[in-house]
Amino acid sequence: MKSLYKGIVLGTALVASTVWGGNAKVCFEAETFKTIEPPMTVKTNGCDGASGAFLEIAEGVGNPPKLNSGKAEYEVEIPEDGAYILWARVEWNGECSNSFTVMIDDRPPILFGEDMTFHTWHWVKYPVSRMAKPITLEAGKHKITFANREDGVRIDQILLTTNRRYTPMGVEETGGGK
Ligand SMILES: [Ca+2]
Ligand SMILES: [Ca+2]
Repeated sequence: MKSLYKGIVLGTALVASTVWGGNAKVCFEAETFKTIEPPMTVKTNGCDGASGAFLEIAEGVGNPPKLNSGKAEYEVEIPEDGAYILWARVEWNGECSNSFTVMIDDRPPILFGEDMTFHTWHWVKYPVSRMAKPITLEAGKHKITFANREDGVRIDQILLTTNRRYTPMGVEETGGGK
């Protein structure tokens, strides 16, 4: 009886990891937007440490509620149904320059960022906590928007993965799938 019980427990764990785990990953350059709205701009100069170009909302150009513009919109092909973590390779200029508002399809806006690593390229994720609900996406095309919340921000690459243990390092290879 004891071994049978163990078998059932193991079987349940495997099913659960198939549903919530997986290893789907898609990575793309921030400069491969579908549309862009100023004061979000493409920077092709001073790209030390960036993967090619990057996008910037320059410090001092303004942010909400004073200025409600500045965004980049992406059309992303999600490889398979799953619970995704959204990563972005960013550079923040300080405590009042360390976030974006992110919109996925027509869902409520996400506060992305607010970490305290400044003046260096680094990867930031949503959700931050492993206990928080990830972003559930079905396979196919999705609209993702990075919008102005604070000026003095830069974004280089964006990555979505169903692998909660995956942590991007440095410049990531673009493309991907299942
Ligand atoms: Ca700022
Ligand atoms: Ca880039």
